[in-house]
Amino acid sequence: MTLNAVVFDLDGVITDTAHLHFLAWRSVAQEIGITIDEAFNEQLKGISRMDSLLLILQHGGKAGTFDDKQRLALAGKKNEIYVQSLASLTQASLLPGIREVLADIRAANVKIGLASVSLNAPGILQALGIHKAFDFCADASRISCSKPDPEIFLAACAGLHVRPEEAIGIEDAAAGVEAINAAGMLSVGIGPGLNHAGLQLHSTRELTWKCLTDFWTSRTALIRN
Ligand code: B16
Ligand code: MG
Repeated sequence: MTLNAVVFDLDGVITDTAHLHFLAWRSVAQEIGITIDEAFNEQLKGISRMDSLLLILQHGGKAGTFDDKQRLALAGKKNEIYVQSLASLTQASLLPGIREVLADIRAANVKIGLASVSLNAPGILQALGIHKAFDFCADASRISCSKPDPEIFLAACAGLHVRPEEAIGIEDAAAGVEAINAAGMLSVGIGPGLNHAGLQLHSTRELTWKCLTDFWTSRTALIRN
């Protein structure tokens, strides 16, 4: 089978906004007497804004303390802080190797998609100057289930007009790798602890077109044999 598309996660794969999400949540959580650390933040990667808030409230034993309106206000406050911090993003904020791999995938005539559950994704791609690199970006506002549900990856494949079996997905979060696998795509995990990924890489520096094609060839050969 031919590789027809590569679908990228955004936060933690294309740029390191995961830390900015953490700082914004930590500040909001502190205001309501909840302490979160970087280890807890791992659970929030790939999880939508409202689902992240629910996890934080549960973590602090305050799941039943706030009504819907108050929860929306807390999520809104987090987003304000986060969006302010995005002003620091420039074209230099792309993670190492990403610009090169996007160019090489394009040169090979393979489609490029984005599967981020962030409602801020379009603005982030603009700030990074790479919005034109994508053939299709799944619209997070139309997604009802965040990762590990495969919905966002399936939406990206549908928008690219490829079947999931013809595509590789790239993620830095355990929930994201589960989502790719559940979609029926081949998964590449960037970073530690992603044992369920078909291919595990230490960093985006290793994410080259050669590495993707070698992975594809080895996995599709296994399926044939
Ligand atoms: P927003 P991804 C996810 O992006 C982040 O990993 C997650 O931490 C965040 O809560 C979510 O986007 C929603 O982001 O509040 O900007 O809509 O990893 O799917 O690219
Ligand atoms: Mg991510």
